[in-house]
Formats: sequence, structure tokens, C-alpha cells
Amino acid sequence: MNVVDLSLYLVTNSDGRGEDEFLGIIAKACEGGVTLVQLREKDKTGREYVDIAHKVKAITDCFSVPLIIDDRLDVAMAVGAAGVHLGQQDIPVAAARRIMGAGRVIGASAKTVKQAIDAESAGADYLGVGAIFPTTTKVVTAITPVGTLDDIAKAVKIPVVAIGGLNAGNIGTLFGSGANGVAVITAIMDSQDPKVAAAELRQAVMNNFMKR
Ligand code: TZP
Ligand code: MG
Repeated sequence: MNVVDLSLYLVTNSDGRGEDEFLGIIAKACEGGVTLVQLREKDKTGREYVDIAHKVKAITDCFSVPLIIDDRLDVAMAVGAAGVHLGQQDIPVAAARRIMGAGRVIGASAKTVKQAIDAESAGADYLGVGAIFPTTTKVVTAITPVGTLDDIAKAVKIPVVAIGGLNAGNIGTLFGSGANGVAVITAIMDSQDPKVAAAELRQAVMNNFMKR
């Protein structure tokens, strides 16, 4: 099993941003203390995805923050990323594991205990669970309550990261849940100061639900 620090997981959103601004936000977030970055692109061609992934990896490498690629294990492997994040509609975890080998991180989205157990048995290294709260991010999802997150965390050995509508003001609701960390888009990508936002979130994670 590959170990990643899920404490504060930045998932990116490049919509409506120029490339320099986008890369600048990621650099600031790394400075502020995010522990993992996922490049999430839904509308790019394979070539565009590889191009931006190289640029993001150059930044995350400077901070020794592992980079995960959303959806596309070919892009992840092409740029030497730490791993891939797969949803229920993406290539199955077992197939990805066969292609990627043991040494790369595979994250999987799970909304039910069954999906979580299946992903773990198929070789996933961590689970993303949500949306915990309503989200303004463009995503096809449904609310997954904290209770379900807790059930999932109890049912599997691999770590679980909570996602969806999370910010420094509400992550206290995860206190006592089985979450190992929080994943955010808006709370960092749309903040006035991504470095400060990341630092505050990191502090909030450490002060709140990580104390179990
Ligand atoms: N999966 C479930 S909710 C979500 C994803 C990708 C979006 C989270 O974005 P935000 O802005 O942190 O609510
Ligand atoms: Mg996906």
C-alpha cells in the first residue's frame, strides 16, 4: 500500500483562469502547506492535459508535494505523477493497478460502504468520500453525509479523505469522524490569498478532527 498524507488535499480548478494565475495559485497553496495536489481537468485533450500536468508537477516537486492526476492514468504515467484518482465511471481500480504497478498511488471515489470495500479490495490506496456539503464546484455528485463517511472509514483499512463544500469554518463537523484529511477546491482556489487559506485550513485540520 502506498502512503500519502491526505491532511490537506488541494484539488485544482483551472476554469476561467489564465495559466500563470492557475500555476501561481498552486504554488501559493503548496507554500501554505497543502500535503497533496490533484490536477483535475475535465475539458482538456490528452495533449493539453499532459502539458499542464508537466507544469504543475514542476511546482509540486519544488515543495515535495505528491501530484495526483484526476481520471487519466495515462497522463499520470506520462508525467511521472505519484498517482491517479478514479471515480466510479473511470477505468476500474483493479485495471489501473495492473497497468500502473504497485508503486503508484491510486485513489478512488466512494459514496457507499460497498463501493469503499470494493475499491480497497481492488487495490486502492485511499478513498475520497463526498460531497459532504453542497458544493459550488461543477461536479456530478450527491451529498454523502458524515455518518456514511464514518461507516466507510470503519469498514476499510485504507485512509479516507472528505470532500465537498469544506472550508475552515465547517470542517469541525468532521470531528470524531473517520476522516484522515480534507480535500478542497473552492476554499483554496477561489480564496483571496491561497497561501493564507491553505495555512488556515491546515491549522484547522490539525486542531479539529485529526485529534482522535
Ligand atoms: N467530488 C465530490 S464534491 C467535489 C468533488 C470533486 C467538489 C469539491 O469542491 P469544493 O469547491 O471544495 O466544494
Ligand atoms: Mg473521474
